[in-house]
Amino acid sequence: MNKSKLGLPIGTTLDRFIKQKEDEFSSATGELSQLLRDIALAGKIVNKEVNKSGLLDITGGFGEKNVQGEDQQKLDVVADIRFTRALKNGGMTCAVVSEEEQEIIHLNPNCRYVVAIDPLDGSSNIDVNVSIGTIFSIYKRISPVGGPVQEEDVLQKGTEQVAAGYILYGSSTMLVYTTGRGVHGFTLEPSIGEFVLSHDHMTCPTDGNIYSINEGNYFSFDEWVREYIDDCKKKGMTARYIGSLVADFHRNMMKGGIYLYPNTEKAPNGKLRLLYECNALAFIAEQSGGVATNGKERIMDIQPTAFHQRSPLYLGSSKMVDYAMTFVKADISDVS
Ligand code: FBP
Repeated sequence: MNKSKLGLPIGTTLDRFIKQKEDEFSSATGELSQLLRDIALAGKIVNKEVNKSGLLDITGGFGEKNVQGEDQQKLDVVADIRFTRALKNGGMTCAVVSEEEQEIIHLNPNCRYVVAIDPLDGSSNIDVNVSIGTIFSIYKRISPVGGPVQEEDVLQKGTEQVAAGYILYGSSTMLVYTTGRGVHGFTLEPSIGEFVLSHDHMTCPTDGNIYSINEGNYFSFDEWVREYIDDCKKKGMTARYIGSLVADFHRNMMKGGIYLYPNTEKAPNGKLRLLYECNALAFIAEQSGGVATNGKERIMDIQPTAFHQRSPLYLGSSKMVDYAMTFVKADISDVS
């Protein structure tokens, strides 16, 4: 038996990859590395609960509304508890802003990092076994370490993110993140409980054939959006909409496509939250060669003014988003 055929390597684990990247920075303290590991750990636990949710009493409504006025699902609350606890116990996070909590959650005051998180994205798909996700953004605080975390520490532009990513609980579970040096994807190897590098330096095709939008809102979209959708149809493009932002974004980043969540009559500022949905995916999109805008400006240039503020979101393949934005311009010139 040829020994070289035995014990073949399984690949680079997330822990090892983070360590390798950390070693590239002489000034690295290991704090961000530990924080990323904390998120990965909570992600594995949530993955276990999502996978078994049909067997456990964690499906259905929690019976309370979150700060957005949305009915909280039990798994929303479970995921919020898991990530907050892991970040607390990991000891590298001074505060968290979560979709499920009204105010800042103060954790370890002697730390430098702040996390904005959507613990479980795609709530409408939780109980029906359709892909859902977790989305996170990481910032360095502005206020002095040791003191109480201030609003300004959280209300930072997306350009100030030091890292961002998502976990996709799909047919396989993936963790995808960036620290501003490319986008890297890791697939969970359940039998050893490790995220293993499966997609290094992910790039988003500049063009594609997929458009993702909830057309059920067609008649409450601005005229330019309706014209763009009609144009997609005239071109025979493929409509794909899962209703879980992470899953729709991930597919389009892999295959080429555009995701649109415009403002509507019901949601005049859009539905998605700037701090813990739009900014994180905008950072990933741009790091993979894509584009993210609110129709007027680059998502990551928007100065946040509130923890749970919403924004229209158009992101994905650069040529497709740029083309869609030509409809905005046409619409504005019609008005003026
Ligand atoms: P949450 O589930 O975290 O609230 O996220 C919002 C979201 O579910 C996105 O994942 C998804 O893209 C969008 O809302 C679906 O909205 P709609 O049902 O209006 O199309």
